Amino acid sequence: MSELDIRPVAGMGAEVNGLDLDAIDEGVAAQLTKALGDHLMLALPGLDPSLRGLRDIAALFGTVDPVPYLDSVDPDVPEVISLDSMYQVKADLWHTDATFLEQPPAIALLHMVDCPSHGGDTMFIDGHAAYDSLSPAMQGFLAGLTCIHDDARGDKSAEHPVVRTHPDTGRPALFVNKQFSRRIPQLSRPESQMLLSYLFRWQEQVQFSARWRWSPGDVVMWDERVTLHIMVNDTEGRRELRRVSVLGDRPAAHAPGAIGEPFGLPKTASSGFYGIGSYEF
Ligand SMILES: O=C(O)CCC(=O)C(=O)O
Ligand SMILES: [Fe+2]
Repeated sequence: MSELDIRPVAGMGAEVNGLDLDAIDEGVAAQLTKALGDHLMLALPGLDPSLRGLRDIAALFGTVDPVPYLDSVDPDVPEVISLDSMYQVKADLWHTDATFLEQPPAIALLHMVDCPSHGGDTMFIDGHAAYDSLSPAMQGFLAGLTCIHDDARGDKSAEHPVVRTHPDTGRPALFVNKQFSRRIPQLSRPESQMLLSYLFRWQEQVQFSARWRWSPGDVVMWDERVTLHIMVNDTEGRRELRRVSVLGDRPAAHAPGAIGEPFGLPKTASSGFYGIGSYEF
């Protein structure tokens, strides 16, 4: 089995070349899983799988489980859904998918089938980087908090830790998003609103992001447990993707002190990531 050619696209995300669609087996899946752990988002340019091919790739990473409220492309392959700009609202708000579920997705894959000539990129945020760059005092404050997420229809809601750990790497990440996160029940309503809007603004900073400019046939997969994403809504042309996702676990809270040294002051005011002047905010 040949080694994949993996090149970072930004602080997060990597482009993976050298994949042979007919030779994606468990060995390749293990390499992709390792790369996904390292980069959180992987772009597989021009892979162009069939509907079944896309589903079968996803199935190498776990149980394929479509997120609610979207229609299948083909009843014979019900796991693959369509995201078509002709029929659906564009995903132009930073979000993590279906966090109103008790077990939100672990991994999602998108396949570009009808690509606009320009625009319509997808951007991603690294939730580990957003968390790691908070001060130890703020990290400590967030540690005991949960957030209630809902689907805005009154059908589904779930309570998750504000900081979750990645089940494989144990690394902490912020786990709130503008689309579905509503309230931090340990705080008063105004405190909850203030803190959530602060965390949304904090994590949406460009230095935590990567941007993928699509070409027809590209497949992009990302780790839903520790990232956010958005469609850049700057194109009028038709844009159609196929989508499949892999079921995740119940998010586990980060136990402070378990990873690195989240507590304690930096040696000097500017020595940490969170040093004064490091971030535009
Ligand atoms: O259309 C896009 O670029 C992103 C779509 C999206 O949010 C998703 O597939 O979960
Ligand atoms: Fe999404």
